Amino acid sequence: MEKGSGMEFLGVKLKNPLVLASGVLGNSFDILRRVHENGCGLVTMKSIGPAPRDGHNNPTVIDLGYGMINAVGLPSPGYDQMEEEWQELATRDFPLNASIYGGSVKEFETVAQFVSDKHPDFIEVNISCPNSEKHGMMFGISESSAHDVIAAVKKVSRVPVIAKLTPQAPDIGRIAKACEDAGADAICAINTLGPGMLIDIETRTPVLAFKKGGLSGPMIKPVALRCVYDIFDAVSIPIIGLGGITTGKDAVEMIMAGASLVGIGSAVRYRGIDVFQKVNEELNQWLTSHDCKIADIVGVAHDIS
Ligand code: RRO
Repeated sequence: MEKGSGMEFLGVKLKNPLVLASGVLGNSFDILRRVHENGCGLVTMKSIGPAPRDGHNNPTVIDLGYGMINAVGLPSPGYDQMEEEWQELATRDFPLNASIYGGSVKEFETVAQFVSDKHPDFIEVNISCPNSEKHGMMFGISESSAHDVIAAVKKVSRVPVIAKLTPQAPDIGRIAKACEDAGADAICAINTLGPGMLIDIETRTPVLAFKKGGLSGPMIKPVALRCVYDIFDAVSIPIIGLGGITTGKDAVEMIMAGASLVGIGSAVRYRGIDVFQKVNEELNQWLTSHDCKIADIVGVAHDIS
């Protein structure tokens, strides 16, 4: 991973190590292309599910200033109802990470097989959404479920498979290891933290229509760093580290914890769509002033003797 000259991740060429987190900007081709034009190395889609789903009622996203809470509720047209999007995405000139979810191992497999045939560069398996009883997080808090989902997706995917993990797991390192044992090519951590909750004291009711939701933004960075640090100790596959990354210095911290790529989500709201350019410049300035490359600092926070 050379400063300024692009890099490779699992055999795919990326212009830099910054990744758009899933769900932040939806699945419109024009928006995903603009994210790439604004400096994003790898663009991740909003998770695609097995059947059409509206998501939760509004309000679904609240900005707290120091972070955000969301219960969007996995809205998806269904994997086989997106022909227009897939046709446009087939013309892209940027790397694409297609995120998927399911409500059973078989559903994950079905969605993965279909999506893999659309030739994304990676499939990210969302076993970590906190906003549904039946989808996502329940698969990411058990080693055997995480293993079974990843093994099923690996069986049908023609592209590298990335497991997206939840900080809610009692031992995230063990979940990551189960995913690696099942054939995952990389780990992505973390999904939103929680669920958490807000209460409107005048109406005396929860603020989110779904009542509870996942936390993101600067306030969760310490949890994300700890999770990536634990995962780095547990596996030898590469890690996409995300959770509260807002500046180049945050990205350096995440890389030192063990990440090879760094995801950005809520910071798109705080710093604009060109946050990728800004963070990349700040990261490169830091590397230059410390006379090193990214590869020199991946996981160095583990080197204390
Ligand atoms: O749609 C959502 O509510 C959602 C998803 Br799929 C996810 O993975 N993480 C999150 O915070 N929200």
